[in-house]
Amino acid sequence: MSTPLVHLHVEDRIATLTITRPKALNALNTAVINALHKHVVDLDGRDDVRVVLLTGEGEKSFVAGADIAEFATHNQQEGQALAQRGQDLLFTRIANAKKIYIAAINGFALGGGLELALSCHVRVASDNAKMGLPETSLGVIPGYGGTQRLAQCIGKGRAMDMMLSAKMIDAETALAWGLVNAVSTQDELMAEAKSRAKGYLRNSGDAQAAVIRAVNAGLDHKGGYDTEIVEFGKRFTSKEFVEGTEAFLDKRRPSF
Ligand code: DAK
Repeated sequence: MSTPLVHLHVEDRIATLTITRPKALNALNTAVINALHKHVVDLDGRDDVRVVLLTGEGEKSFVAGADIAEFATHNQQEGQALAQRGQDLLFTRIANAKKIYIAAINGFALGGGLELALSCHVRVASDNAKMGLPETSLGVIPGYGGTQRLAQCIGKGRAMDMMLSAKMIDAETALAWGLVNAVSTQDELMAEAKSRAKGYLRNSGDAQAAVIRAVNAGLDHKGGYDTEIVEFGKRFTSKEFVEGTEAFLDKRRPSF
């Protein structure tokens, strides 16, 4: 089953979910988040699927972030509610899914896009991929678990530098830092992801689900995610946030 914004293909117990908004570099708007949520819930209930590959359409972008045009208009309560809703509906749900999720990062993975990849259990990237959490350049902060999961994945020092500088890193650096598990050419990316998925199929799905639960139980102390949600909501009262998002939409540098 497919929606127009997310395509689903299932073969040999491996599902592929492809976000299909390439003209907006697969930016996550509410409709895409809702469509992904529905697929994640459906896939969790399917006995014929063990591994899910998550990717974006096109050769340029996995997901270039949350849709800036959409989130620029929220107030504090709406921003906080949306961060909570997004974490509950999609990001935390993928992290705690019954299936193994592999992000196949085929280009830009920025902001909410990198947060989506970080929610997955494993990441592979094409050699043209660029990754970053550039939220502070817009006057906002990551709101979909990024402050927690990036630090858990690559360590506090590197994660702090990425978020404070808002800079992107390339695929080679991401591999060296453990942000991705493998890098391949763009042409071979899905084959690399499938080969990993097939390797996982050799082992016990019940045991793998238990590993995911145990790892998450240790890492999710909740306080960090809740703090992120509150702080994210507060950004919507900030003039710098208005300036940051308006500047992006006006295609100019923000003045902070
Ligand atoms: N949102 C909306 N549209 C986007 C977009 C985005 N994140 N990223 C790209 N696009 C659109 C561009 O506006 C452009 O549209 P048109 O002008 O053609 O209509 C089209 O995609 C192609 O982009 P560019 O022309 O900019 O392509 P370039 O190759 O020149 O540049 C780029 C590629 C990825 C470097 C650039 O597009 C870029 O800087 N994109 C924005 C990256 C970014 O800052 N992403 C957002 C990070 S902040 C929330 C929770 C979490 C968050 C937000 C809200 N709530 C709970 C409410 C998270 C926030 C973020 O993700």
